[in-house]
Amino acid sequence: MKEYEVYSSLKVPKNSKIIMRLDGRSFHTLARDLELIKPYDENFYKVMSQVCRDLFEEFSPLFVYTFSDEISLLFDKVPFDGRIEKLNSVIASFTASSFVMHYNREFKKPPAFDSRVIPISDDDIVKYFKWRQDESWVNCVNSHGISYLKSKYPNNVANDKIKGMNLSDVHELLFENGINLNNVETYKKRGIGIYRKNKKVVGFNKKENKDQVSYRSHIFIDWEIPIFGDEFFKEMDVID
Ligand SMILES: Nc1nc2c(ncn2[C@@H]2O[C@H](COP(=O)(O)OP(=O)(O)O)[C@@H](O)[C@H]2O)c(=O)[nH]1
Ligand SMILES: [Mg+2]
Repeated sequence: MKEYEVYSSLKVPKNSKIIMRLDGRSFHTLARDLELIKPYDENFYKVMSQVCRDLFEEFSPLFVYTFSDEISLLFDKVPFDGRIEKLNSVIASFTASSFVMHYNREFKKPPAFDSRVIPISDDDIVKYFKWRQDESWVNCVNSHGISYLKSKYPNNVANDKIKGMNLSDVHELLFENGINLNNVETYKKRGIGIYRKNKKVVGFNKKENKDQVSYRSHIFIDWEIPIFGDEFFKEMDVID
């Protein structure tokens, strides 16, 4: 009967780095059910960052990036020998379980995440994360815009108004009404990064009778990430 399992041998290309992107399923409804704060619910973001830490500890990616209900993981050592079915099913279910464990709430429906595997060349890693971070900024402008409009107009009018506006129109409208997005927290504009960081540890070397400096890496949740560029990824040793 094993021969019926035709997809089980499907693997990512050998020696390729991969990105996996997970996205919350129908989180628009979940946000309504849980009465998440609009436009940004800090507790939701804290939970998502804890989920990213769990993923980091379990699967050892090089870098994890999250905003809204999505998570991107970059792998150089691909788990499960690169088997696509294993990657998508285990990592998506692990993510959903972690999300429920960290959310100390009753859900109306079991939360789920979809998942996709994206083989990526070294040259395109920074490009990929810039693309997602740009999306995070678009999300920031639009979600503040719709929240503002809904505070002034009925929902359907607000929805119609925002549809006819481009990003700079929304930015301008907010600015004119005293909402300066430059002043909102960094994570709302740029998302959150999770990666290993070296920590300086000073210990005492008894033999040589002097202090000794060593470095120990720990998982760091960065709520103040820069606008992505080559430098940030070089510093993390993701690219040369
Ligand atoms: N209120 C609130 N909702 C959020 C927040 N972050 C994400 N969401 C919701 O999650 C959705 C994510 O977008 P998308 O994946 O396209 O929608 P989905 O198909 O319903 O999961 C957004 O449309 C919001 O409704 C937040 O901080 N506050
Ligand atoms: Mg979603």
